Amino acid sequence: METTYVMIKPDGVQRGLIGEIIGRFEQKGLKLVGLKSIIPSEEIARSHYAVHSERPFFPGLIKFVTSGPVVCMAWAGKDAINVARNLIGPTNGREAPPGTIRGDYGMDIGYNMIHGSDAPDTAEFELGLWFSEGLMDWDLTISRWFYE
Ligand code: IDP
Ligand code: MG
Repeated sequence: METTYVMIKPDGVQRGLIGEIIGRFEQKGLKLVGLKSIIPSEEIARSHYAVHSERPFFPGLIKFVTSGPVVCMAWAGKDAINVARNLIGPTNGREAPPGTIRGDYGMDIGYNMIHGSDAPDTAEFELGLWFSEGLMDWDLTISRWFYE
């Protein structure tokens, strides 16, 4: 079992897509082990996107992600990191296949509505960063109908 960090960005919140996006993760069979909405500080945004700090789009990205509420989530399941990335789709919504969140709702790379950790080490870092209070340990009773 793996846990991944997923975040609906301010454009997803502004566009009223919170319920739609959370529903896709629920219906897939992932277990919600962390959920909250905050307006990110510049400090946490810079830390989250530190790998991109030298890229030309970095200042705009920080301004965007701190512009309003985001929805922070932790989802657990078998191969949760890849499962979540597949639900989300490629970075640019115009190239993302239909059926993925970005493919169904996105038209631009800078407004792609959602973040998902890309590897076990980034997931661990991002979960610690956004959920320093810890995650929920609980039994999703319906899980037995998702896994053989
Ligand atoms: P990912 O979210 O699919 O993992 P990354 O390449 O890690 O994509 O980029 C992180 C985020 O930075 C993207 O989701 C997007 O919000 C933003 N971003 C990436 N490239 C660009 C760009 O060329 N212009 C504007 N924003 C970008
Ligand atoms: Mg990335």
